[in-house]
Amino acid sequence: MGFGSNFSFGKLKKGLAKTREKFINTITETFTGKAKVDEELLEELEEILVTSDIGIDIAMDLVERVRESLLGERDRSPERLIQILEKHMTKILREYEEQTEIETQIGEQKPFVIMVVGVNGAGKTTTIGKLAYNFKKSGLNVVIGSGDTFRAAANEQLDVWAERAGVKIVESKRGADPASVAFETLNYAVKENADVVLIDTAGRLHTKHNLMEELAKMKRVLKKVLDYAPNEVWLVVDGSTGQNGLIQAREFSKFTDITGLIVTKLDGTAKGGIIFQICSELKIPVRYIGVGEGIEDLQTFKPTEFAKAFFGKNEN
Ligand SMILES: Nc1nc2c(ncn2[C@@H]2O[C@H](COP(=O)(O)OP(=O)(O)O)[C@@H](O)[C@H]2O)c(=O)[nH]1
Ligand SMILES: [Mg+2]
Repeated sequence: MGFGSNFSFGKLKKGLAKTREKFINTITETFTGKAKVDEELLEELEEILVTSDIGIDIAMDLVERVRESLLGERDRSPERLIQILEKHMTKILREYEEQTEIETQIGEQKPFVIMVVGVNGAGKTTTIGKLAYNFKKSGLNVVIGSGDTFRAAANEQLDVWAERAGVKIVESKRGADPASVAFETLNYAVKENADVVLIDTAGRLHTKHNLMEELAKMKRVLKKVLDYAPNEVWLVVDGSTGQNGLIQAREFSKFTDITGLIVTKLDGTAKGGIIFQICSELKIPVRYIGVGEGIEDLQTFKPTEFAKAFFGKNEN
């Protein structure tokens, strides 16, 4: 695996435990002792899918596919149904899989600039710390820019992460202009011959309009230093908020060109099914997922492995 990759099937599986327990246990309970899948069971399946935050449209579509597949088959057992379901759900996740891994793109332009956006509390700062650690571990020179000048303790929090990851940080004063921090960060990164720049941003200003304006301004200023910057704008979505996370993601992508998604807090929630909706609705590749608060807990998103872990399978 290339720069910044981090993946452990065991961690992923552990992180998805709550989601899986709810989803798979309900399915198993519903289907145990039933010799074959009939219409009544399919209706129950639809309900289970909907209550797992997979979303009504996807749930209906999945049930339809299962119905079609089972029609032409002799084996209409619950086990077969789960197999079919896994196949189709994997397909949903794979459809917007990024074909070129970020790891291979990073070498192409130096420094490679990544802006991280999202609402307050989504996990931006934490994720930047984890990303910095991943990149640093693969031998890259990383600089972080502390662009959240709105929140009082933002600098200190990012400082702690920069230290843990062992990377440099360009700080801001509270109330400073985020665009000027972005400007300083890029100049510093060029001077330091950095490979990757991670720019943190505020999740809330006085109004949504202000926030979107601010992000646009930051982008314009980045371009003044490096005309190709930013290379990527990643939206951090809190996966534990289910539908709410999806609504926020929709709003953000209306105003900013999002090139990648990071879904956090998939541990400790049973709402992990939201990732299927996020993938199929937003049509933006999921780059990473957060399965814990630790520095190693940001995992490269791998659709097939995710589906396997979701269904409680083993890696191979
Ligand atoms: N359990 C868990 N907590 C997370 C994860 N990512 C972030 N958090 C927590 O979410 C809270 C908000 O994170 P923060 O990075 O400050 O969000 P920001 O406002 O978007 O910068 C913190 O307490 C983090 O530890 C994750 O993947 N799993
Ligand atoms: Mg923050």
